[in-house]
Amino acid sequence: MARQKELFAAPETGAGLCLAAGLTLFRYYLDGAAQRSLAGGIAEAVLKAPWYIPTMPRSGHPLSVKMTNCGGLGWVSDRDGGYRYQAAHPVTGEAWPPIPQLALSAWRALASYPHPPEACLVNFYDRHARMGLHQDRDEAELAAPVVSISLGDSCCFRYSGLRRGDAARKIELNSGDVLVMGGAARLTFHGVDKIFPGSSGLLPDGGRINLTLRRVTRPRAM
Ligand SMILES: O=C(O)CCC(=O)C(=O)O
Repeated sequence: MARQKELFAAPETGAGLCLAAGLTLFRYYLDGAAQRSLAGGIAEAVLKAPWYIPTMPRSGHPLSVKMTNCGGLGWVSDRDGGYRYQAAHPVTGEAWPPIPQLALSAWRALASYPHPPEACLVNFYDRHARMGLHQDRDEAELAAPVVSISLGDSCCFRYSGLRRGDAARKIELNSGDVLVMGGAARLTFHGVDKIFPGSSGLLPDGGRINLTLRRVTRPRAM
């Protein structure tokens, strides 16, 4: 398979693949049944909070992914308001649906963080969509990791370091994989270079769904 050649082979640690300090990949964390169940949960969520196309701050250029969210807060972006979290869908004005239980279970098992996530950004990639190199830094609480779940078609995921110009590596993310970006890797630059169409039969119309679970606010001291 030609597509494998460009991808970095990470060392196995027994508790996931350690891609870098704080950056851990759990291959096939969700088995086929769990993937189908979670994909069904997202399809239901989309009935309440439909996909929409966010736009870039200032330029107003549309992103190539469609997005929605689950949870008390959702990540949104548009020309005038920029990147932010808000409690309501930007098009319908309705509250976001709850985060699916399977995603919450993955957070509890893998995040090593005592408080629940507040946001679950859901990205949909068709065969042409991609996501440029960026950091997830719109959250006040950086002590919590980002937990990222892949469903559907595989993708080429690119990550570098804490500076945009750091050397990048590429790895393939497949349906059921979960990636945890925390600690020293919480602000790692990352993005999606390309989708491999037809690599999974999970989603009826193909494509890739990515869920990123995030803690947004700092928990109040007890
Ligand atoms: O789709 C992915 O695997 C990454 C998504 C991402 O980087 C983001 O939502 O910030």
